[in-house]
Amino acid sequence: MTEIDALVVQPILPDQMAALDRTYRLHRYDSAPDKAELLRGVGDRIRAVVTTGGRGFTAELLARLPALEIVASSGVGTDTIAVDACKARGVAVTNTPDVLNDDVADLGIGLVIAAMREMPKGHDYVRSGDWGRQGMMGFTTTLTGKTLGIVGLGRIGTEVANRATALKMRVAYTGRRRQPVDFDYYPSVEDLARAADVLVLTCPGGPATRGLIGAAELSALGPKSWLVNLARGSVVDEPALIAALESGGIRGAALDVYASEPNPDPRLTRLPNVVLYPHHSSGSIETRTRMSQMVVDNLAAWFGGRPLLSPLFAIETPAFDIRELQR
Ligand code: 8YV
Repeated sequence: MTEIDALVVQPILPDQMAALDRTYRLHRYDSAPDKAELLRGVGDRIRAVVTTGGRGFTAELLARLPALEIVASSGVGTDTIAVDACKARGVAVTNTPDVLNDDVADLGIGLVIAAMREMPKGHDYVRSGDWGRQGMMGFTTTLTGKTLGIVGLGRIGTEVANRATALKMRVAYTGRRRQPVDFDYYPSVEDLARAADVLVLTCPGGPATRGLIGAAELSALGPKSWLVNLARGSVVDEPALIAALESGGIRGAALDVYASEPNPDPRLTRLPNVVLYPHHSSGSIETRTRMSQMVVDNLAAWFGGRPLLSPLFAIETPAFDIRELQR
């Protein structure tokens, strides 16, 4: 059988890499000392790309891979992947939706609790001995009865909403359209921000949402409320966020994502009213294993002539070519 050449732009987990290695001829672009030389050697034979949402896949690299059929990415976000260019060339793109919803939503609620109940401060208070020296820590803020506003009530936003409801919070949301749910809908982000005690971002990244949360939305959120970003750093105008946090324009923020990763703006990381997490909301071993397995399964479906599990756009899997077996 003709072996299928696959380019590893970013590896997935070791067990799933081993599974790929048994099936495909893997070429390690991620660790190649000379990437241009690797592409000169195998670029025109590459039929599959393995990557992650973190590393992505560029239109420049696509142009170097004339035989490419499919890009399989680990991660639900596709803002780092040249999806339109792939679509125009008829190259399939797959991501890993759904399997990470629970972990991302858990972490989101964790950040809400950490911010409103000041968990990092409490941790430091005990660890530093301040508790013994100064007595009871200052009061924090209850979640019960507060309004959690969700920007983007998709698969992850819905799981955040379910958890917030269990915590006896009131849930409101904004998005492109009203949905058949019991939560209050606000057509504008600014109006939702005004109503929210904590605004949680779960919308996709990319050009459509760039700078969606700017000075006006932060001012609507106001000095008593928090911002929690589970989406992408690009969704927030970060200088405006830093200004609002520094001036007390908003009460605080809890962030999993940043404009510049993995080295966020030091002004942001120094602020006492910010809870920080390293873009790791789907980062449990169980969920990352499921995400990696989806990459393996999507490639197996494509090269086995079966429908893809999670295509980003409609594309027909080529019929299995029996001649490949006879070569
Ligand atoms: C991952 C994510 O950290 O799925 C996403 O879109 O942001 C995260 O789950 C990332 O994709 C890993 O590369």
